Amino acid sequence: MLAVMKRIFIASRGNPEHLASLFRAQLPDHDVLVEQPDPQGPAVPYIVVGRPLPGVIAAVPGLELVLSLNAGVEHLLASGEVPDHLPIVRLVDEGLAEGMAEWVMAHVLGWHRNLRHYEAIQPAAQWQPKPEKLARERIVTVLGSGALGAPVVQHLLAFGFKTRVWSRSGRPVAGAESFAGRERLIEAVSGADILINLLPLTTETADILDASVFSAMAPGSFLINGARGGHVVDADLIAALDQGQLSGAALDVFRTEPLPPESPFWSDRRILVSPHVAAPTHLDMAVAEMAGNIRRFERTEPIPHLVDRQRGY
Ligand code: NDP
Ligand code: OXD
Repeated sequence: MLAVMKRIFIASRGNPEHLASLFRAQLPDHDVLVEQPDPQGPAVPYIVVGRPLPGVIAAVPGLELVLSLNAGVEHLLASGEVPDHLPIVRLVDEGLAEGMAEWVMAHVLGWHRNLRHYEAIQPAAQWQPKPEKLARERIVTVLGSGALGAPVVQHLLAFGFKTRVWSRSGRPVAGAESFAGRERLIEAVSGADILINLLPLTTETADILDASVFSAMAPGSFLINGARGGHVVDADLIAALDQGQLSGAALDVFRTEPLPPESPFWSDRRILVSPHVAAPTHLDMAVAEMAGNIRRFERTEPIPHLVDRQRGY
């Protein structure tokens, strides 16, 4: 008797055919679909999702595992689209970690060595050196010690920055000073020259970057947000910039994406806007990771990076 091939539904709206071909190469013993399966048809145990349209997940028959194309899953949890009994696997892979570390370090070093200042005065042919510090003279705090935060901490340490890392559990990174829990947030950011946000967006972390955090940082400090727009109280950010408490911010993520043309962020010279490109998903790496998780699931082995719905990440 022929074995029935297990089915995978690629529900991504961006180039599902390409994704399907990568899955077929990784899992040739599986049947990969790009069209919504018949709800009355044979079971489809796996779905691969980015931001699925309402109703798509619920209509898949016999679903057992949801594989997210994103590291952040707040949209999947908030939509209520994923039935409670279904496990969700976040995307964690080397490509995301490397990409985020590159984006963060580009901004850290650019601000640390005053590159924007020299760029701004160049048209006026001004020879105006600023006092230049060494990394060892700067305090940098990273919010989030996870798949993206921990590698960033390691890069900062390699450059010599005095590095702190703050997380829910105080997950340590060797060489950095680590802080746990909300009650130690202000201590963790106190006097920081640079603050890097790599938290997931949850009910506990929404609006976390507010006036209380900015005012605890060093005067003239710099914010780097690579996580989610919902972490930042935008009005408090602008106020901190206006007061000179912050000298600038690099923002990759926004409450509304794409960032609307009328957003004041676009024309604010103190803010560096990038269009959610800090850590793009590299599909070849992502599919290899997801295929590995499907194999683990079928061998009934533990799957890493399952979302904990109680924690929200
Ligand atoms: P992880 O789940 O691996 O790490 C999350 C970290 O945040 C953990 O250290 C966790 O603490 C900490 N944390 C969570 N909740 C709290 C809290 N209430 N208080 C203090 N610390 C908390 O996530 P990733 O590193 O993989 O991703 C982080 C985020 O980056 C994603 O959720 C997504 O929003 C964003 N992202 C942005 C991208 C971009 O291109 N801009 C691309 C990919 C992701 P603990 O260690 O104790 O669990
Ligand atoms: C993600 C993202 O969460 O792209 O992967 O932001």
